[in-house]
Amino acid sequence: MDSVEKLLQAVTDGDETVAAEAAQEIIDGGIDPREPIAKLTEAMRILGKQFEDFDIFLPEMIMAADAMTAAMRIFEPVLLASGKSEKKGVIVLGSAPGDMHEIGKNIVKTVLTTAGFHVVDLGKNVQVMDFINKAEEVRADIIGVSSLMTTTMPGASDVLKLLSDKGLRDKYKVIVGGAPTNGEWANRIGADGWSGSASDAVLLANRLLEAR
Ligand code: B12
Repeated sequence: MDSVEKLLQAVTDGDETVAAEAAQEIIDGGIDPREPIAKLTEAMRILGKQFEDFDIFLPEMIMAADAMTAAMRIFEPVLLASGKSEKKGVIVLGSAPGDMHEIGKNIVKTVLTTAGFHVVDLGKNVQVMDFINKAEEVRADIIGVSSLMTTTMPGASDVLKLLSDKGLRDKYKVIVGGAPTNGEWANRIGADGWSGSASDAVLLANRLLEAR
Protein backbone atom coordinates (compact mmCIF):
# COMPACT_ATOMS: atom_id res chain seq x y z
CA MET A 1 0.00 0.00 0.00
CA ASP A 2 1.52 3.39 -0.91
CA SER A 3 1.35 6.39 1.41
CA VAL A 4 -1.66 7.98 -0.36
CA GLU A 5 -3.64 4.71 -0.12
CA LYS A 6 -2.55 4.43 3.52
CA LEU A 7 -3.89 7.93 4.20
CA LEU A 8 -7.22 7.25 2.49
CA GLN A 9 -7.61 4.04 4.46
CA ALA A 10 -6.68 5.75 7.75
CA VAL A 11 -9.26 8.52 7.21
CA THR A 12 -11.94 6.01 6.23
CA ASP A 13 -11.07 4.00 9.37
CA GLY A 14 -11.02 7.18 11.45
CA ASP A 15 -7.46 6.54 12.64
CA GLU A 16 -5.91 9.92 13.48
CA THR A 17 -2.45 8.56 14.32
CA VAL A 18 -2.02 6.58 11.12
CA ALA A 19 -3.49 9.46 9.09
CA ALA A 20 -0.85 11.86 10.45
CA GLU A 21 1.86 9.26 9.87
CA ALA A 22 0.77 8.69 6.27
CA ALA A 23 0.52 12.45 5.61
CA GLN A 24 4.11 12.83 6.84
CA GLU A 25 5.20 9.98 4.55
CA ILE A 26 3.52 11.76 1.62
CA ILE A 27 5.45 14.95 2.38
CA ASP A 28 8.71 13.04 2.92
CA GLY A 29 8.12 11.26 -0.39
CA GLY A 30 7.95 14.62 -2.18
CA ILE A 31 4.33 14.15 -3.30
CA ASP A 32 2.31 17.36 -3.87
CA PRO A 33 -0.33 17.26 -1.07
CA ARG A 34 -3.01 18.66 -3.38
CA GLU A 35 -3.46 15.27 -5.02
CA PRO A 36 -4.20 13.34 -1.79
CA ILE A 37 -6.38 16.23 -0.54
CA ALA A 38 -8.60 15.89 -3.64
CA LYS A 39 -8.84 12.14 -3.04
CA LEU A 40 -9.68 12.71 0.64
CA THR A 41 -12.47 15.10 -0.33
CA GLU A 42 -14.01 12.36 -2.46
CA ALA A 43 -13.55 9.83 0.38
CA MET A 44 -15.43 12.19 2.73
CA ARG A 45 -18.25 12.48 0.20
CA ILE A 46 -18.53 8.69 0.15
CA LEU A 47 -18.55 8.60 3.97
CA GLY A 48 -21.35 11.19 3.93
CA LYS A 49 -23.35 8.92 1.62
CA GLN A 50 -22.76 5.96 3.95
CA PHE A 51 -23.96 8.10 6.86
CA GLU A 52 -27.09 9.02 4.93
CA ASP A 53 -27.72 5.33 4.19
CA PHE A 54 -27.20 4.40 7.89
CA ASP A 55 -24.15 2.27 6.99
CA ILE A 56 -22.07 4.36 9.41
CA PHE A 57 -23.08 6.59 12.32
CA LEU A 58 -22.06 9.94 13.78
CA PRO A 59 -19.08 8.64 15.84
CA GLU A 60 -17.50 7.20 12.67
CA MET A 61 -18.06 10.48 10.84
CA ILE A 62 -16.46 12.39 13.72
CA MET A 63 -13.46 10.03 13.77
CA ALA A 64 -12.99 10.35 10.00
CA ALA A 65 -13.19 14.15 10.27
CA ASP A 66 -10.59 14.14 13.06
CA ALA A 67 -8.30 11.91 10.97
CA MET A 68 -8.63 14.22 7.97
CA THR A 69 -7.94 17.23 10.19
CA ALA A 70 -4.80 15.51 11.53
CA ALA A 71 -3.55 15.02 7.95
CA MET A 72 -4.39 18.62 7.05
CA ARG A 73 -2.34 19.83 10.03
CA ILE A 74 0.70 18.22 8.36
CA PHE A 75 -0.16 19.39 4.83
CA GLU A 76 -1.02 22.99 5.66
CA PRO A 77 2.45 24.34 6.49
CA VAL A 78 3.85 22.67 3.36
CA LEU A 79 1.17 24.20 1.17
CA LEU A 80 1.56 27.60 2.78
CA ALA A 81 5.36 27.52 2.38
CA SER A 82 4.92 26.91 -1.35
CA GLY A 83 2.67 29.95 -1.61
CA LYS A 84 3.14 33.37 -3.09
CA SER A 85 3.93 36.30 -0.86
CA GLU A 86 2.00 38.87 -2.94
CA LYS A 87 -1.28 40.08 -1.48
CA LYS A 88 -3.86 39.89 -4.19
CA GLY A 89 -6.90 40.81 -2.15
CA VAL A 90 -8.66 40.31 1.15
CA ILE A 91 -11.23 37.56 1.61
CA VAL A 92 -13.45 37.14 4.65
CA LEU A 93 -14.40 33.49 4.92
CA GLY A 94 -16.59 31.48 7.26
CA SER A 95 -19.09 28.67 7.59
CA ALA A 96 -22.75 29.70 7.44
CA PRO A 97 -24.80 30.30 10.60
CA GLY A 98 -25.58 26.98 12.31
CA ASP A 99 -22.97 25.12 10.29
CA MET A 100 -20.24 23.37 12.29
CA HIS A 101 -18.54 21.88 9.21
CA GLU A 102 -15.20 23.50 8.57
CA ILE A 103 -12.82 21.05 6.90
CA GLY A 104 -13.66 22.21 3.36
CA LYS A 105 -13.69 25.87 4.40
CA ASN A 106 -10.26 25.42 5.98
CA ILE A 107 -8.90 23.88 2.78
CA VAL A 108 -10.32 26.77 0.77
CA LYS A 109 -8.59 29.14 3.19
CA THR A 110 -5.23 27.38 2.87
CA VAL A 111 -5.35 27.17 -0.91
CA LEU A 112 -6.45 30.81 -1.32
CA THR A 113 -3.69 31.89 1.06
CA THR A 114 -1.18 29.85 -0.94
CA ALA A 115 -2.37 31.63 -4.08
CA GLY A 116 -1.56 35.02 -2.54
CA PHE A 117 -4.86 36.14 -0.99
CA HIS A 118 -5.11 37.42 2.55
CA VAL A 119 -7.84 35.31 4.12
CA VAL A 120 -9.57 36.40 7.32
CA ASP A 121 -11.09 33.22 8.72
CA LEU A 122 -14.16 33.76 10.90
CA GLY A 123 -14.43 30.04 11.71
CA LYS A 124 -17.64 28.05 11.81
CA ASN A 125 -21.24 28.95 12.70
CA VAL A 126 -20.66 32.57 11.71
CA GLN A 127 -23.60 34.93 12.14
CA VAL A 128 -24.71 36.86 9.04
CA MET A 129 -23.92 40.23 10.57
CA ASP A 130 -20.42 39.08 11.56
CA PHE A 131 -19.50 38.38 7.90
CA ILE A 132 -20.45 41.93 7.04
CA ASN A 133 -18.94 43.64 10.09
CA LYS A 134 -15.61 41.88 9.52
CA ALA A 135 -15.63 42.66 5.79
CA GLU A 136 -16.14 46.35 6.62
CA GLU A 137 -13.46 46.27 9.30
CA VAL A 138 -10.73 44.67 7.17
CA ARG A 139 -11.84 46.35 3.91
CA ALA A 140 -12.37 42.99 2.27
CA ASP A 141 -12.75 42.49 -1.47
CA ILE A 142 -14.59 39.18 -1.24
CA ILE A 143 -16.89 37.48 1.27
CA GLY A 144 -16.95 33.66 1.14
CA VAL A 145 -19.67 31.56 2.76
CA SER A 146 -19.39 27.79 3.17
CA SER A 147 -22.63 25.82 3.59
CA LEU A 148 -22.40 22.06 4.11
CA MET A 149 -26.05 21.42 4.83
CA THR A 150 -29.25 22.18 2.97
CA THR A 151 -30.46 23.74 6.23
CA THR A 152 -27.58 26.24 6.31
CA MET A 153 -27.68 27.21 2.62
CA PRO A 154 -30.20 30.02 3.38
CA GLY A 155 -27.48 31.63 5.54
CA ALA A 156 -25.53 32.46 2.39
CA SER A 157 -28.51 34.19 0.79
CA ASP A 158 -29.11 36.04 4.07
CA VAL A 159 -25.61 37.53 3.78
CA LEU A 160 -26.50 38.77 0.28
CA LYS A 161 -29.85 40.16 1.45
CA LEU A 162 -28.35 42.00 4.39
CA LEU A 163 -25.62 43.47 2.18
CA SER A 164 -28.33 44.81 -0.14
CA ASP A 165 -30.41 46.14 2.76
CA LYS A 166 -27.40 48.03 4.04
CA GLY A 167 -26.57 49.43 0.59
CA LEU A 168 -23.28 47.51 0.58
CA ARG A 169 -23.97 44.90 -2.09
CA ASP A 170 -21.76 46.52 -4.73
CA LYS A 171 -18.86 46.85 -2.36
CA TYR A 172 -18.11 43.12 -2.12
CA LYS A 173 -17.96 40.08 -4.33
CA VAL A 174 -19.72 37.20 -2.61
CA ILE A 175 -18.66 33.62 -3.30
CA VAL A 176 -20.38 30.52 -2.00
CA GLY A 177 -19.65 26.81 -1.83
CA GLY A 178 -19.97 23.55 0.08
CA ALA A 179 -21.01 20.01 -0.77
CA PRO A 180 -24.80 20.45 -1.24
CA THR A 181 -24.47 23.69 -3.22
CA ASN A 182 -24.11 24.25 -6.96
CA GLY A 183 -23.67 27.00 -9.50
CA GLU A 184 -27.34 27.17 -10.35
CA TRP A 185 -28.26 27.87 -6.71
CA ALA A 186 -25.47 30.42 -6.44
CA ASN A 187 -26.89 32.25 -9.46
CA ARG A 188 -30.39 32.08 -8.07
CA ILE A 189 -29.45 33.70 -4.77
CA GLY A 190 -27.47 36.38 -6.62
CA ALA A 191 -23.96 35.39 -5.53
CA ASP A 192 -21.02 36.48 -7.68
CA GLY A 193 -19.60 33.00 -7.93
CA TRP A 194 -19.57 29.40 -6.83
CA SER A 195 -16.96 26.71 -6.86
CA GLY A 196 -16.98 23.03 -6.02
CA SER A 197 -13.35 22.82 -5.01
CA ALA A 198 -10.63 24.86 -3.39
CA SER A 199 -8.55 25.04 -6.57
CA ASP A 200 -11.52 26.40 -8.52
CA ALA A 201 -12.11 28.90 -5.70
CA VAL A 202 -8.69 30.38 -6.54
CA LEU A 203 -9.59 30.73 -10.24
CA LEU A 204 -12.91 32.27 -9.24
CA ALA A 205 -11.37 34.77 -6.81
CA ASN A 206 -8.73 35.74 -9.39
CA ARG A 207 -11.38 36.24 -12.04
CA LEU A 208 -13.61 38.35 -9.77
CA LEU A 209 -10.78 40.62 -8.71
CA GLU A 210 -9.48 41.03 -12.27
CA ALA A 211 -12.97 42.07 -13.38
CA ARG A 212 -13.06 44.89 -10.83
C1 B12 B 1 -17.04 15.43 8.12
C2 B12 B 1 -18.52 15.67 8.25
C3 B12 B 1 -19.00 16.06 9.50
C4 B12 B 1 -18.08 16.41 10.68
C5 B12 B 1 -17.56 17.86 10.51
C6 B12 B 1 -16.22 18.08 11.20
C7 B12 B 1 -15.58 19.40 10.88
N1 B12 B 1 -14.71 19.82 11.77
O1 B12 B 1 -15.83 20.02 9.85
C8 B12 B 1 -19.05 16.21 11.87
C9 B12 B 1 -18.98 14.74 12.27
C10 B12 B 1 -18.82 17.09 13.11
C11 B12 B 1 -20.40 16.45 11.19
C12 B12 B 1 -21.54 16.84 11.87
C13 B12 B 1 -22.79 16.87 11.26
N2 B12 B 1 -23.11 16.53 10.01
CO1 B12 B 1 -21.77 16.22 8.62
N3 B12 B 1 -20.70 15.64 7.23
C14 B12 B 1 -19.41 15.47 7.14
C15 B12 B 1 -19.07 14.91 5.73
C16 B12 B 1 -18.94 13.40 5.83
C17 B12 B 1 -17.82 15.46 5.05
C18 B12 B 1 -17.70 17.00 5.00
C19 B12 B 1 -16.27 17.32 4.63
O2 B12 B 1 -15.47 17.70 5.48
N4 B12 B 1 -15.92 17.09 3.36
C20 B12 B 1 -14.56 17.28 2.86
C21 B12 B 1 -14.37 18.71 2.36
C22 B12 B 1 -12.93 18.87 1.85
O3 B12 B 1 -15.25 18.94 1.27
P1 B12 B 1 -16.30 20.16 1.25
O4 B12 B 1 -16.67 20.51 2.65
O5 B12 B 1 -17.37 19.85 0.30
O6 B12 B 1 -15.44 21.39 0.72
C23 B12 B 1 -14.94 21.52 -0.60
C24 B12 B 1 -15.93 22.18 -1.58
O7 B12 B 1 -17.28 22.01 -1.22
C25 B12 B 1 -15.50 23.62 -1.62
N5 B12 B 1 -16.01 24.58 -0.63
C26 B12 B 1 -16.38 24.37 0.65
N6 B12 B 1 -16.71 25.51 1.24
C27 B12 B 1 -16.55 26.49 0.34
C28 B12 B 1 -16.76 27.87 0.45
C29 B12 B 1 -16.53 28.68 -0.65
C30 B12 B 1 -16.75 30.16 -0.53
C31 B12 B 1 -16.10 28.10 -1.88
C32 B12 B 1 -15.90 28.97 -3.06
C33 B12 B 1 -15.89 26.71 -1.98
C34 B12 B 1 -16.11 25.92 -0.87
O8 B12 B 1 -14.09 23.52 -1.48
C35 B12 B 1 -13.80 22.50 -0.50
C36 B12 B 1 -12.43 21.93 -0.75
O9 B12 B 1 -12.29 21.39 -2.04
C37 B12 B 1 -20.35 15.37 4.92
C38 B12 B 1 -20.63 14.60 3.63
C39 B12 B 1 -20.44 15.45 2.38
N7 B12 B 1 -21.06 15.03 1.30
O10 B12 B 1 -19.82 16.46 2.38
C40 B12 B 1 -21.42 15.27 6.01
C41 B12 B 1 -22.71 16.09 5.90
C42 B12 B 1 -22.42 17.49 5.38
N8 B12 B 1 -23.15 16.16 7.30
C43 B12 B 1 -24.43 16.05 7.44
C44 B12 B 1 -25.12 16.07 8.68
C45 B12 B 1 -26.59 15.75 8.62
C46 B12 B 1 -24.45 16.37 9.88
C47 B12 B 1 -25.09 16.48 11.27
C48 B12 B 1 -26.46 17.19 11.34
C49 B12 B 1 -25.16 15.08 11.87
C50 B12 B 1 -25.85 14.95 13.21
N9 B12 B 1 -26.92 14.18 13.21
O11 B12 B 1 -25.46 15.55 14.17
C51 B12 B 1 -24.01 17.29 12.04
C52 B12 B 1 -24.26 18.79 11.85
C53 B12 B 1 -23.50 19.67 12.75
C54 B12 B 1 -23.76 21.14 12.36
N10 B12 B 1 -24.65 21.82 13.03
O12 B12 B 1 -23.15 21.62 11.41
C55 B12 B 1 -25.13 15.89 6.11
C56 B12 B 1 -25.87 17.16 5.67
C57 B12 B 1 -27.20 16.84 5.02
C58 B12 B 1 -27.93 18.08 4.63
N11 B12 B 1 -28.96 18.43 5.33
O13 B12 B 1 -27.59 18.73 3.70
C59 B12 B 1 -23.96 15.42 5.18
C60 B12 B 1 -24.11 15.84 3.70
C61 B12 B 1 -23.89 13.87 5.28
C62 B12 B 1 -25.08 13.20 4.66
N12 B12 B 1 -24.99 12.78 3.40
O14 B12 B 1 -26.07 13.02 5.31
N13 B12 B 1 -20.32 16.21 9.85
